[in-house]
Amino acid sequence: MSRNVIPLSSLTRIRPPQSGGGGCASASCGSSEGSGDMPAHIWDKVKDHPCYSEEAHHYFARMHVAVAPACNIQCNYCNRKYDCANESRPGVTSEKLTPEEAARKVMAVAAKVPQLSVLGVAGPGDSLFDWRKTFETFRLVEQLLPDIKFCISTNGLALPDHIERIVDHNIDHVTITLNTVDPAIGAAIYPWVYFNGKRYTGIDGARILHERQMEGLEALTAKGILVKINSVMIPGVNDQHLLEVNAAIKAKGAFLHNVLPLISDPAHGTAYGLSGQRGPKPAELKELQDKLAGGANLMRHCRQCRADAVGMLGEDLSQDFTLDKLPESAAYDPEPRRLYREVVEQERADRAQALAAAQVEVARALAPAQLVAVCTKGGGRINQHFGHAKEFQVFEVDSLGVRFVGHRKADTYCQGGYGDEEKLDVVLAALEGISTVFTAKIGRCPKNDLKAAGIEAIDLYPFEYIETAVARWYAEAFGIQTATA
Ligand code: CLF
Ligand code: SF4
Repeated sequence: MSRNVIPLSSLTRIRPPQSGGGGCASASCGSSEGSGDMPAHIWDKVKDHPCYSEEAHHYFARMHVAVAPACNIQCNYCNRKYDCANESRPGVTSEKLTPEEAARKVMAVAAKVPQLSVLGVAGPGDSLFDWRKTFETFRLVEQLLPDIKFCISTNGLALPDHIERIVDHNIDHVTITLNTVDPAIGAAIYPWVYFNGKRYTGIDGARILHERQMEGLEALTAKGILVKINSVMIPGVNDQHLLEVNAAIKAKGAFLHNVLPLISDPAHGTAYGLSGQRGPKPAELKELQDKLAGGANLMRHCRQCRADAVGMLGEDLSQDFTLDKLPESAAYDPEPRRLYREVVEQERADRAQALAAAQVEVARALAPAQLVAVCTKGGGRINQHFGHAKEFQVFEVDSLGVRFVGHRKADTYCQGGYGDEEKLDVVLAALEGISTVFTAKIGRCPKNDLKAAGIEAIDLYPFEYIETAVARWYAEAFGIQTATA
């Protein structure tokens, strides 16, 4: 088994807080999306979906099967011919699968990854243009693994034609990529749209797409299906317009709004990459997300997955499950997945108490908000060495609480026992605007390098819950007397 595959024994890393890490548990915490933040029937649908619940993404994994290669529109940010096994971005896949191969892959992953809870079809084309392969995949898998949730991602053009099929397959989660509600803006994003056997360009194509997206959104919410809207933030094209998009989708009942930064690189061969259209900086994305607060609920933990992504968000195991590595038939034992869910329920209760304590800690502070970065492998804990972090989770802390605000991709500083100075530059760029890094452990050299860049590294809270540790640090750093100090 590859070192990346998560064995059940890794659950021992999900440990209760160390002594002194908790504190008062008397206050309720509304900062995390937990069972107390939504109606029970909705919580039941999202509690093990890593994309629909920020809380669930600490515990559960998704996998995509790339069964839908064709697409009925062209987006200026897409080129599905480009593939790089190391790259994570929508539309990228190492291989395309038949529904039968996809079902075999799902069982192989379920046998090795107890965190697996969701099967998604997210391309590499459009899941509902290639709808026969998408629904045949779900038909095969629902017979083999009845407890897995199904999810699809679509551009929405074909969506109104498939509402009944979506209902029939118990697909409770649908994502529509919707970048604009104004066809004039749409004309700058979509060069063409193929609808009812005809290719439409410019504003005509964009208008058809927009009308079909809104029709599909309305039809799904009427059926009680949770709809997430993905919007690609394209500076100078639709960035400020996304406020209007957020209001429009909220009015139509969307469950979540996920604003993704445009990924644009000439090497990808996309129209935007070749024309020099830039993506937003992390600070610009955060500024927009802050402006959107109070509208449709925001997703901030998206990792812009590949079409064949496997594993926890942010830890992609897709290369461990390519077709040549799959057994003809995987020996699947449901017990590890059942046991894992039991552990997660205990962990959730424990973490809810810890978050309540964190809220009490920070309420005593009167200092300015701080942006901090955390090295974590999941479980909501500080449990990764600085040198091993490929990304950082970013939190904002002030007297109102500790809030997850997103993640920053970096690169592993530690290269087999020594630190790589070139990688350090990448890491420092990823940490722009961050005051403090929390890690399970950090060496003296990188600690000093960070200090020279004005960033404090703290390894005093290994394996503690992120919010608890950040709250204690914040309260103590700003001279506040705390209950647990
Ligand atoms: Fe996949 Fe998308 Fe379903 Fe999640 S991903 S189809 S909703 S199971 Fe998730 Fe990946 Fe972001 Fe998508 S992190 S790109 S939002
Ligand atoms: Fe690419 Fe998806 Fe756009 Fe189709 S809808 S062109 S697959 S990004």
